[in-house]
Amino acid sequence: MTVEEATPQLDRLYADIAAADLQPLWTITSQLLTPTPRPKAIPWLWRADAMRPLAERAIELVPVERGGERRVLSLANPGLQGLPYAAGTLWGALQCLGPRESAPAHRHTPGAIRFVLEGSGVWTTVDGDACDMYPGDLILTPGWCWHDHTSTTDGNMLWFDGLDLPMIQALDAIFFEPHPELNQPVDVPRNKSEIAHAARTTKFTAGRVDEALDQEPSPLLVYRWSETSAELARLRAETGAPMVSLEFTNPDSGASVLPTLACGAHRLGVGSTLPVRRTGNTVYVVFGGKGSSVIDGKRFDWEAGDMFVVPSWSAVEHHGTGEADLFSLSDAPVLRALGVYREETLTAPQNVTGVFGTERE
Ligand code: GTQ
Ligand code: FE2
Repeated sequence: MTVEEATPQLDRLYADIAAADLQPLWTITSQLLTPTPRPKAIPWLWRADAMRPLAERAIELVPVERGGERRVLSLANPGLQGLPYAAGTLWGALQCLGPRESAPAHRHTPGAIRFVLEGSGVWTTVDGDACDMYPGDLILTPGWCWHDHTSTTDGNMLWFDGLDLPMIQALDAIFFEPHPELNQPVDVPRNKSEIAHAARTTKFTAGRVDEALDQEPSPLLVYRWSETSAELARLRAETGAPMVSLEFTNPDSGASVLPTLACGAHRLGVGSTLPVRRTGNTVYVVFGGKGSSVIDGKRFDWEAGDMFVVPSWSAVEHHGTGEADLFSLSDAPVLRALGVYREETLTAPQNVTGVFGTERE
């Protein structure tokens, strides 16, 4: 449509359209129907060195109580104008529990995953199943399952929380309920889902799950680091690629672990991956080692405990100088279910035009 010449009649038309709570699409088309995704979230990194002391101070000063429910520092992407979200669709956070604390039992429609960074002697109870938590373990808390976290040790416990909260919020489908008791009863034996599925050989998919979809969450709630690490080592020996990846898999259906969330593990050696861009957002958590990732031309140097976000359709490539392990969380199952998943591998490394953290953003 051509731009009309401003006339008093046209001015009046636009004013009357606005007064009628209408908007003329022809003036906003290019903001709405962009050639490619324009996420508000920007590539960003949160350093363990910055987060850990704040978590320790919060453990000293802030009790975990009903109402507040959790001692959690949420990743707030600076592109999201104050929203407590890592990206438009993903909640990412550092949760901390002090010695012998417990975080009250509740349930909510958003689904959650935990990836353990530090500590031991803590478990998350999921609908009665006490799931012990050790570094590197992935623990699932599917939507609407009762869950509480309990520590029995003298040390602090730190883990990464990932939730689909922004998606469920966007769908106006948030429900929340506190459990009638502070902590829910724990079944015997503990780690029931882990025991029930101990012999399963379908806990991982090499690369990523790209076909199976499932409205049900995985019945297996715990993926132990020893098994994840062994599978990464096996893939590494098999392929010899600079980075090997697996996706944690619902052992019954072969789908992603939750209907809304996919979790992955990646082992980087010496070498580089080609840049890839995908629709959907991804949060990476560095479990061990050091390396760097170039996201839309900016280099992000990272080490253990750091967390970083790759927004939808941003190109990302990873560079390793030794062995490093990454955990990833993405909304890929939702994009696949809705038929809007796209992925593209670029043919050449990106030009690096800046280094994250060297200038004030
Ligand atoms: O541990 O139940 O990071 O309900 C955000 C909301 C953690 C939890 C979060 C939650 C939890
Ligand atoms: Fe929760």
